[in-house]
Amino acid sequence: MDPMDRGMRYTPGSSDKDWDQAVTFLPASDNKKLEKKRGPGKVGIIVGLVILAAILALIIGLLVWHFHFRNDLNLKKIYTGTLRITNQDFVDAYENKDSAEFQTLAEKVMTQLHSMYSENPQLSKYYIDSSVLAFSEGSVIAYYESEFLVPVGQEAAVDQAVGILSDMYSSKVRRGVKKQGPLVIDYVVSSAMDTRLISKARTNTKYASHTKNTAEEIIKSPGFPDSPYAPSSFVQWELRGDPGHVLKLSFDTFNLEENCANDFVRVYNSLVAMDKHLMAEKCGFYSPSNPLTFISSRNVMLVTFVTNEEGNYPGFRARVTQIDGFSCGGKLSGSSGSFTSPNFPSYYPPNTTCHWDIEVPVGKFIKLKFPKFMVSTGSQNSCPGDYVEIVGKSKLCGQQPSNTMVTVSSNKATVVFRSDSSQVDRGFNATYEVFEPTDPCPEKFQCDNKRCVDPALRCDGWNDCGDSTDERMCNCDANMIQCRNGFCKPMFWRCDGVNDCGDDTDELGCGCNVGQFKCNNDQCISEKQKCDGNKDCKDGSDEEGCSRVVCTVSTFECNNGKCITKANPECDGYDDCGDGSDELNCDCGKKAYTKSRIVGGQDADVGEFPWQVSLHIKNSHVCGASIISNQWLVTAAHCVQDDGKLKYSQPGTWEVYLGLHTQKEKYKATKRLLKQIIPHPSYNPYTYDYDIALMELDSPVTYSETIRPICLPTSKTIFPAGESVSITGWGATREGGTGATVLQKAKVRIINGTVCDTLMNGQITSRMICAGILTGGVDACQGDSGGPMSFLTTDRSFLAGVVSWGDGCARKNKPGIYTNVPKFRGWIKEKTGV
Ligand code: 4AZ
Repeated sequence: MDPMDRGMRYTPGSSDKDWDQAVTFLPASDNKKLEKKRGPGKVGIIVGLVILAAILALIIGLLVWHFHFRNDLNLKKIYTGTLRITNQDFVDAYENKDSAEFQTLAEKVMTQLHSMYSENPQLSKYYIDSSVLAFSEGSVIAYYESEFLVPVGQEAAVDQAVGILSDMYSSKVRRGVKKQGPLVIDYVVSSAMDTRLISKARTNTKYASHTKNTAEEIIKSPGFPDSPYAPSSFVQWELRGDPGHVLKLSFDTFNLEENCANDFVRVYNSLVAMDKHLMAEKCGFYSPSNPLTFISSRNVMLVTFVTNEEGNYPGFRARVTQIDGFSCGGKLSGSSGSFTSPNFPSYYPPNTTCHWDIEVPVGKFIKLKFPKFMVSTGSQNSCPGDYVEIVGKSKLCGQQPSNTMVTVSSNKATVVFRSDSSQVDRGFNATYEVFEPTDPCPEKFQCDNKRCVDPALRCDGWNDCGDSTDERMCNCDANMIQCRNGFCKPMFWRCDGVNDCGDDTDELGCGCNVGQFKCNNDQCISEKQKCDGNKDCKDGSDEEGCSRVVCTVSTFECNNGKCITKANPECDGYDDCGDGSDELNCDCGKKAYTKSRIVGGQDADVGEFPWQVSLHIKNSHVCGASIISNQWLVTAAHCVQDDGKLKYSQPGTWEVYLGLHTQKEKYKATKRLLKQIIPHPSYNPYTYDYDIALMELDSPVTYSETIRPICLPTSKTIFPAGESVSITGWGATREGGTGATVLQKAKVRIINGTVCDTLMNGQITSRMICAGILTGGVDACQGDSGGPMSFLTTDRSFLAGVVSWGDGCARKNKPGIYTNVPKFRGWIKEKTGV
């Protein structure tokens, strides 16, 4: 703006005086004109003064508003912390916040915090207040919260100043710290509180308990088990044990929303919610067979439970006990042995160090194997937090592949496990064995990664080493594909649409399309022309093995008595029998949409598996099932076995969701209750043999685009090894992990029963069928049980199997085990009429 427009001419500033002088000496050609102009000058002075006064008032007003009322330019920051007072002894009254003893010591702590902050210019400027939340033993540990009002943009500087304050008290750099009051403090740790815990419009509840001796406390989300937890709530449990003990927190039920940004449980190794002592944040679903258990490193623990505005999940329940402690480390000798992280396979405690000294006979070397390894985060090159160190050899952290190996070229090895103050994980189990320095893999093939594998596994098409060295430089048998990259793959994988070689060799020159038959001379003819009595292939291979023979177990018997040797002729769209009987009852196995957790899977499309059912108990998914008619489902018998008070065998326990896609949108699905459950009478809960059950809906469903039955195979249907099948479910997306929200799908291959029986140590019966990806990574998992293994023919899907069991999930050489549905065709017919 031009200064003249603002009346600045009238401000008694030096520059204006100069200007006035210049006017005085201006030669006047017409005095009248000049006089006339002086009149408005006086008025102007008055107007200008008024405007000036108004501007000044405005500026003052703005300043007052800015510094007094505009708190949004300042940010409320809460720092939680813990400090140790060494010149005080703990008294029981410190557990009670209302006691005079608590109040007196809390006052002293607050005064001392105030003087600590006032020594730092960054902190003194913005400090508001502190409050002491709790004390615990050792000598006395105080847990506090300090509030600062920090100008926007200064947060990082304040975070840093708080960090420096903690460092000043850490034992390494403690010299130089002055005594600020009557309390001698040798340790301060403090950090900004997660903003998600600073409750806004939430209901706030706090519980405190002290577990004594062998007693056990129960903590549970509000409403559990009768109703889902409430939205917008913040609940805290301050848990204590007796001095000299540690606390064990075991969740027997854990079913929260999948997304931790919405609802979560946090477990702290402290009595105050500070990230530096956060053991774990959990959400989603954990199966009771894979329980969550945490151990603190001292006699305190804090559990916080936060929910957002939407909440419709059952919640959790946990037991709190105190234990004397945990042992770890020690001396190990002998030519083999094993050890684990404390509390394995559940979460190890924080602030823990364990040493194992292994000594084997002189002259031998040591081979260490880690079947399972989950040690917080980090990579092998940088293990800033928790780690396992094979001293002088390597440091491991993060998630390592199953059976990670480390060899030590000595008869002595020291293994150290260290966990820091935050973020715990499930830990590891380890075995060691000796080997001769001259022969690291006696009678075995040595992989480049030092693993030893059975020589029979060399060049078998599977990556048994983990680094593929067992599949390099192979001279393949005649029944194997010789890939250009040197790998051998089973011949039946040729032209199956999957790049098994990795360099596409197995998929080259595969001319025939879906619905075509490939003759032995590579000619492609229509599938319909196979076994039609005409030699359509020039080499006649389409009519080979088609003779009409006496019906056997491996042939299909038509209503007119004919025996069809073609594999799986039923419902394939061709009238193989001539009387249509192989194409009867085929209103099944078709998805409505032509367009098109499981471990290693991906989200299914809506309506892609319309026979998939989600079986719920108390609002949470427990098992899968398949629709076989408008009133009957097939599931696994192990899903409907009573477990103590849980009456899984009772129809009233279950809610059935048909046409469900995402667990978050149950309202879009069709819900039914059950009229009856028929588990197979021969089901064996120890071996999982005959793992099949039928469920009758309380009322029939109407088929729709998302609800349709899957076809049942005949008792003679064969699902050949090597064929690809789809597995689907809302189960865990990794072993020990949480269930999926959106229906997951994955492709696996049928595995030869004999091979599978060997891999599964003789546990496979004829009522089981195996499928998987033997290199690992793709499989059904907890929560997928009872769901379908769907075998897709040219145009429809058959229920080949029911998800039953496995050795973990997606492990190498451990296929998933499914109930072999053709074996139960007669029983299903007898019980359901379907
Ligand atoms: C289960 O517990 C389960 N990897 C289902 C399938 C498999 C493992 C476990 C197969 O429901």
